[in-house]
Amino acid sequence: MATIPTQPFAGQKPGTSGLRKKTREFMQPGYLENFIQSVFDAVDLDGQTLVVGGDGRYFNREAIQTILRLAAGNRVGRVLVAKDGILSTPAVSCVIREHGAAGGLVLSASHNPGGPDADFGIKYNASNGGPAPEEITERIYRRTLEIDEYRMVDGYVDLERLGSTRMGKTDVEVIDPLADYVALMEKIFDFDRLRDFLRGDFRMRFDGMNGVTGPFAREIFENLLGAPEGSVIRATPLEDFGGEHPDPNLTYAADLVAELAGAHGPDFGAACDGDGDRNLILGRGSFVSPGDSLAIIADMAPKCIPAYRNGLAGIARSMPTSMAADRVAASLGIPCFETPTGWKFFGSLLDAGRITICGEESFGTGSNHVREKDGLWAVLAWLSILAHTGQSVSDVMQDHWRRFGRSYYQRHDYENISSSAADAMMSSLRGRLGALVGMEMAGSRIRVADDFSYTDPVNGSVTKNQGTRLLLEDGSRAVIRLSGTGTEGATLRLYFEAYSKDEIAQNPSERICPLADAVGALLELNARVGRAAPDVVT
Ligand code: G16
Repeated sequence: MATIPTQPFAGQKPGTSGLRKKTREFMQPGYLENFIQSVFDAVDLDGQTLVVGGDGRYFNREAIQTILRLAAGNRVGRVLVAKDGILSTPAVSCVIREHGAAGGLVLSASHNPGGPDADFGIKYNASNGGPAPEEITERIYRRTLEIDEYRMVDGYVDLERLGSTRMGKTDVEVIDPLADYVALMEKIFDFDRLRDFLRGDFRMRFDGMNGVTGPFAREIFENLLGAPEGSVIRATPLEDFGGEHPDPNLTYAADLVAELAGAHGPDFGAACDGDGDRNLILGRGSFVSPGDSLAIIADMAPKCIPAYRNGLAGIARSMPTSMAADRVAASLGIPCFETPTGWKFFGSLLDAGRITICGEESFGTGSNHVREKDGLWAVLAWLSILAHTGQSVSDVMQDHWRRFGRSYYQRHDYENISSSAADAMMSSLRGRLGALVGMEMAGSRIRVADDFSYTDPVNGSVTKNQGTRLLLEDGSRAVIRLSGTGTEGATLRLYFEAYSKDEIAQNPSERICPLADAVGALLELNARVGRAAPDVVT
């Protein structure tokens, strides 16, 4: 074993979902080693089991070899590492839970592009299978500021061959990435029912976006459920995601959206992001916004998915996510929790059995089966709904809106803007919050203007400054916050929601436009960040 002296790198502070940086920053000598050693210093994994897997992006394999050497140097008892180093984020969560591991390392920058000039990321997940809570990420960060050495054992593991080898005193097991996850899906959903459905006239297209879900989707949809070959496209994980942005939304999954727009397209379209935790759901000519998807799945799951037949304990959504799920929770007589952005905040509610299903506007939906959002789970949930109702995606949405009313929703992203301009804009807004109450906005008045703060109902931890909320008297909302996952400059996210009980057929853009314009003017957006229009609208 070698002990290697090192010096701290600045800025190794985990954000919304782990440490995300430019790949070249991660590739600097000692950078990855420092961060991983800090994890081992902050969390005692001596003699314990650790799961390691990534989304297959550029630098994934080298990083895993370094992590294995560090794990051996820190006397981790056993490492379960996926074959080829490729494991989706929800599958990492599943493997941690199935094997009683103490934790896991997820190598991914999620939906961000991959390659030497693109993005890389690492996240530590705890023994519940979920992203480490802030108390742990803070401890890791503090350690990165004072680290002066890391410990390694020399060695190399062939990731292409299943089986066990030893590195120092550590057992390294290369595992089949699909087995545990696919078995879990078979337990949750009625595969016989889905097989009948997919072998009929119904046509689906799943876009793996050259990310990690391709092999999982081929196995589940084509091999096990009998969807025709070719139903799954872009199914081979590529180091640079084919030079594309593996983010399943209307902008970056434009080809799939176009295919579904045609009168002769498939009945159903879906896509997942690079690491398989996000999902996009499309019908022929229709798009299911993530807030509606959460609400519809929560409403329908007890009726058509075996694992939820006994009902739901509760629902949770992140604060900027539309309030459609709140209305479903009210109708079911169960609680609905509003958390800060970040899947990690659902963990304690799931562990305590307070919620069964949760979701976010950022195309994340999931349940208590793992502690990550789960793209393929969401696709299987929608297929179960369609098989049960016999309706089209569009009809399912119309029925839902007729019963509950409709939350018109849009998110506008301004990417890679100047950090100092973004910070100045946010602090100017914060300074004016008190004066905004009562102000006229988009035909209504501001009722509440505040900064969202959250007290975890299970463990009492308090998280402040999680986004500025403008709540209007007519039930509309605008939320303004800076992203915690970007790697270049700042990304400003503006979230807009307007509710209608009876008018369910308006154009979302037209409905949202007055509110978006008013917020843009309030923020002095154009003058401060020099952008007339958002880069991405979802
Ligand atoms: C991550 C988190 C999500 C969060 C999203 C956006 O998703 O896991 O909980 O909603 O980032 O965060 P932000 O608005 O701060 O950029 P992923 O899929 O990138 O891991």
